[in-house]
Parts: sequence; structure tokens; C-alpha cells
Amino acid sequence: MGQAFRKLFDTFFGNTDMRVVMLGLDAAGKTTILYKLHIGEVLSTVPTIGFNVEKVQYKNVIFTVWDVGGQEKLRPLWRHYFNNTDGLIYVVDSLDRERIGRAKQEFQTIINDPFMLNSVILVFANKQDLRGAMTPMEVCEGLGLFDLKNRKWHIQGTCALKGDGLYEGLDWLASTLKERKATGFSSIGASSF
Ligand code: G3D
Ligand code: MG
Repeated sequence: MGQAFRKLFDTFFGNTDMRVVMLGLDAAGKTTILYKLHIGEVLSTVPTIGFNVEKVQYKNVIFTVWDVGGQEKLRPLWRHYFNNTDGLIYVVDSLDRERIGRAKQEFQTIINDPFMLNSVILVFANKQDLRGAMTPMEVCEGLGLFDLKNRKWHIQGTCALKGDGLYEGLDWLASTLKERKATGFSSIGASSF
């Protein structure tokens, strides 16, 4: 699978700088996804404040990953990472019906952050392999995706353990970002022609 991703990135991104952040509540499956992609070494940093950030760089594409939720005082730090974000991947544990409201609340706060207004949104409705999981459509409703105005978004059902759906989702993200760059619609400072 790693090779397929590398090919995808080479095709779409070439040497263009891209910043992608992957967020979601704890246990949604973010770390699993990052490792499943096999696009580079996962660097994990735990600064003193306990803000755990994982990072992978494949050529000029940087993926930054962390857990959201329950860390109000860390919010100001987001800005550092959101700045110049081209793509947001929001991961949801589709079996966790109890916390879909919480997932929505965090999601809405993130996408309405001024630094995030230009980023395209890919949602992974993860853990589709589990019985009783919400369908991608239910996750869509749960997050309030249908109410978004003027945002480019896409939802993809995934099983991170097996890798199902990851390629399809990133394929959408890569082609959408390339299209944006080509038409000059990019977040400030992120282009590198
Ligand atoms: P996080 O990084 O978002 O916090 P993790 O989440 O990647 O650590 O995943 C949390 C748990 O969910 C892990 O289980 C992981 O194996 C599991 N998981 C991730 N994706 C899937 C999936 O698609 N299907 C299923 N069934 N499980 C998944 P453990 O037991 O290691 O805590
Ligand atoms: Mg993790």
C-alpha cells in the first residue's frame, strides 16, 4: 500500500509544498492510519505541556496528526499548526455513537477557525468493519457536513486496520488540492512555485 500512496503523491503533488493535518477525538484511528500509509517515518513529539504531535513528511507533503477534545487550554497552539493548512482530514470512530456530538463540536470549531477557512475537508468514517458502526451517511449527519456552505468536503468510509478506503480518500484530497493550486486558490503562503 505504501508504494501506491507514494505514486499518488508523486503524481499529484510533485514538489509542491502541502500541509495536511489529521485530527479527531482520541481512539478514532489517526495513528493507525498514519502508520498504514507507510509514507515515511512517523515522528512523535511530546512537548512538556503534554500535547502529543505526530508528524510524517513525504517529500514536500507534511502530515501532522493530533488528538482533539478536552484540551481547551491547548487551543491557542492549534494556530501554529493550522496556519497554511491545505487539507484537513477529520477521523471519526463510527462505532462511537455516544461521542458523535463531541466529535461534531470539535469539528465545527476547527473548520471555522480563520486559519482553516481555505482548507478542503476529508472525513474518514473509520471502523466500518465493526458491527453497529454508523454509516458514512450517519457520520455526515452527525458532524453537520450537509450544512456547510462554500466548503469543499468529502466523506469516505474506512477501515484503517485493513487500509480500506484510505487510498480512495487521499486520492480525492490530492486531486482536489492539485486543482486548487492550479487555479491559484491556495492558502496564503503555502504555494511554492
Ligand atoms: P488515535 O490515534 O486516533 O487515538 P488509534 O487512534 O490509531 O490509536 O486507534 C485506536 C484503537 O482503534 C486501536 O485499538 C486501533 O487498533 C483501533 N482501530 C483503528 N482503526 C480501526 C478500524 O478501522 N477498525 C477497527 N476495528 N479498529 C480500529 P487498540 O486496541 O490498539 O487501542
Ligand atoms: Mg494516536
